[in-house]
Amino acid sequence: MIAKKVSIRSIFDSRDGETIEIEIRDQFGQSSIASVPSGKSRGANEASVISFSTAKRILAGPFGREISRRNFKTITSFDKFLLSYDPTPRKVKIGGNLALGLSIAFTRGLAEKNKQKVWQLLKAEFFKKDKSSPKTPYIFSNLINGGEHANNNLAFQEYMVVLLPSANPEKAISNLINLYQDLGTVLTKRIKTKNLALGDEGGYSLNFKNSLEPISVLEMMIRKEKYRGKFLMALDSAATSFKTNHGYDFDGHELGRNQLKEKYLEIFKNHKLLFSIEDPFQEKDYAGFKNLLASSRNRMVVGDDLTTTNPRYIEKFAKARFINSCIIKPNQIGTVSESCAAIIVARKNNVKTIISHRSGETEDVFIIHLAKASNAFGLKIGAPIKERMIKFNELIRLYAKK
Ligand code: 2PG
Ligand code: MG
Repeated sequence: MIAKKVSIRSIFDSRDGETIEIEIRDQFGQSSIASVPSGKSRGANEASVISFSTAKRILAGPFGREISRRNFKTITSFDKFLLSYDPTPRKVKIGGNLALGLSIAFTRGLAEKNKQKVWQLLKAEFFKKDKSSPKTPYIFSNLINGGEHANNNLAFQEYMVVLLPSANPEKAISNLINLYQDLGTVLTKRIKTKNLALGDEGGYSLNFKNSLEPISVLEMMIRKEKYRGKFLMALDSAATSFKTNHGYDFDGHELGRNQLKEKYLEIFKNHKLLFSIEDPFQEKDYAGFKNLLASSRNRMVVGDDLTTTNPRYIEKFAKARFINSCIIKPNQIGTVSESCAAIIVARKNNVKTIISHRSGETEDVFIIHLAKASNAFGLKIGAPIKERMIKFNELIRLYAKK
């Protein structure tokens, strides 16, 4: 396929225009579009993000002209060209957002040309060897927002419920929507005004007694008769955001690494339904990860800022026994083929993968296809509301039993 004409648009211009949409027209005039989200709590090793105006300038120059001259037969060969143009580890020349927009738009165009769904093309090119039987993922949905994603007093960034894999995803998601609305009613009673604020991912944002209370509130909800047995819980601490020079600022107390670890073990002990914690320590606090994983049996210690969807880091930190699961966010690494390589490396090292959205999301549904193609353990989407609903609906379409 030849990416004959490439155009770029700026969408949801809230974060300095870095949320972009790319359109590729191939040699026959067929159009394919991709948009790239942006994250607020970023790992230091993530692919760099460039502004809309810089991306536009790059596409108008030699790089853009060269792309439109070449015929690429696979996603890998297209991505290799991008990487040859920008071999820097963080894609500082062309930006992870521009690279990923091109890579996904190319993938869509090629799938269209082959008369395949995107997930079928991904499966054929990257996951052919995976013979495990297809399963629906655990769905991580962030119902109470804190940390950098909300204007409240919560240290942890995400308080999630986790929908158990279901043969009927439509029914499961409608349960989730009911739970989200019921929770809204419960929380509205706690505040003086009628309008409950929402955080960046559509979860509720309000002050609580402390950063542990939302866990008890979610637990109380999912133990109700109508929800019982359908949900678990998960946390994303995003601990970089409350790291201080000497420890962690947790609800006004400075906690050392071991004290924070003890806090997590206490949470695990008190909440049997909470089965995973993402980024429990700052991304350079290696001892924190290692100690927590060593003492958390049957729970998931998930890397995100730590691993940044980079095959090299996933392998290194899996072998060092820092994590037993990791987040996969394509825009952390910047191309489709590298995202798939990260998943393959994770699997080789017995690390479960959770394919994830970003806080600044668009309406693009690529991650749902990536989850399906790679038979992912989990899929992390925000609350079932607004632009995120498009992903839930695609999930229903892709996973419903025919
Ligand atoms: C995270 C993500 C998504 P952000 O930390 O896992 O929930 O947030 O996109 O802001 O990095
Ligand atoms: Mg995270």
